[in-house]
Amino acid sequence: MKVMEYITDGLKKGKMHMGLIDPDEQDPEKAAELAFTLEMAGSDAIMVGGSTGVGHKNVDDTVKAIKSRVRIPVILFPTDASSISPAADAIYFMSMLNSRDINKIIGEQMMGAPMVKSMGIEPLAMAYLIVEPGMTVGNVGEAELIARDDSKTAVNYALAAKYLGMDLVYLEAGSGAPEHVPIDMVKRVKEEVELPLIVGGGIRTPQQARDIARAGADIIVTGTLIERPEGIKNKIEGLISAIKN
Ligand code: 1GP
Repeated sequence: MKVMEYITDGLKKGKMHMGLIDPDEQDPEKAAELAFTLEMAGSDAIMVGGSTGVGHKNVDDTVKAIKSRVRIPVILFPTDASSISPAADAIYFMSMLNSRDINKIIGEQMMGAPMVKSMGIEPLAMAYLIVEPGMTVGNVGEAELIARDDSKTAVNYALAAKYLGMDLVYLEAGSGAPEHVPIDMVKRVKEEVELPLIVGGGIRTPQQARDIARAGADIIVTGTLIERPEGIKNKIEGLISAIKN
């Protein structure tokens, strides 16, 4: 089954969770262990990527190790055209629509497209929208951050993404953000644009995850939460069950 079909089918049954693993944070074996824990806790897919310094070998070794441990799809969440691995099931073929850097909007995509084609990885067309505070990805991506009280701009970008034919919209507050994307923004974007909505950045507690899911997010992404190994299984289980029940 194609990954987009898996997502569409999954969303008919309820909300989904994806765990983000940064290949730079641990060795491939440890990454595979984390992915396995996520799968056991009820996560629906593993995303592999980070904002800085993720080289091809690191990504490839990590994806291969994860693939050998889990059955849920492994989706690349690339920094740039160098972080592509043929071992992944799909790639978020994403454009940071609110970047000032043309490379983040279409340049890296132009360079990566032939690799995606020759490797036969499924591309998932996604609008990547960075909301304040934006954190590292906002800086590295030279994002013109969407202000926290400016839901209208988020809606307009999401609508533009739909008219451009994209399949997914991702509202990103930035990994490790002290505050997640505002609830009102999630609500407004979902009300106005019917594309599957992914929300990530700064989501730590079951209550936060539940509020964001109830506001309209279809897929909740957590990364930082799993970087601290203590009690991770319980934490993730609690968060996932808050999203899904
Ligand atoms: C980052 O949205 C993701 O791209 C996850 O953010 O690390 O804060 O969970 P956290």
